[in-house]
Amino acid sequence: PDKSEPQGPEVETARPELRQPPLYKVVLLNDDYTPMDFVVEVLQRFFDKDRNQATQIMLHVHTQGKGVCGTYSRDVAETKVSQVNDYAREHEHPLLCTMEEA
Ligand code: TYC
Repeated sequence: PDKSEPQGPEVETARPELRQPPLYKVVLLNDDYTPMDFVVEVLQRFFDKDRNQATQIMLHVHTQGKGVCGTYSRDVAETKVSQVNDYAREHEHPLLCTMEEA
């Protein structure tokens, strides 16, 4: 039996999709008023960091102005950004979280 596939420009051939969907960095921004302890708690609560990892990231943001909390699919990154910004507002802190294509 002839197992070869039909060939030629008149035949539409299925090709695998090689490109991966883009990833997004979730970024925390520094400000002058949010307590350091609150930022550490946010990093533990929403980004699965332990206390030491969270403290390192918080200090990086505090000294450098911004820092990456993690890299996620678009949907997950959007959810994390909303969760952090909502949580900060609930607690009346100006902390801001945003996302950038990785
Ligand atoms: N700069 C804040 C302070 O001195 C601490 C802080 C760190 C705020 C990280 C926001 O994303 C932030 N209390």
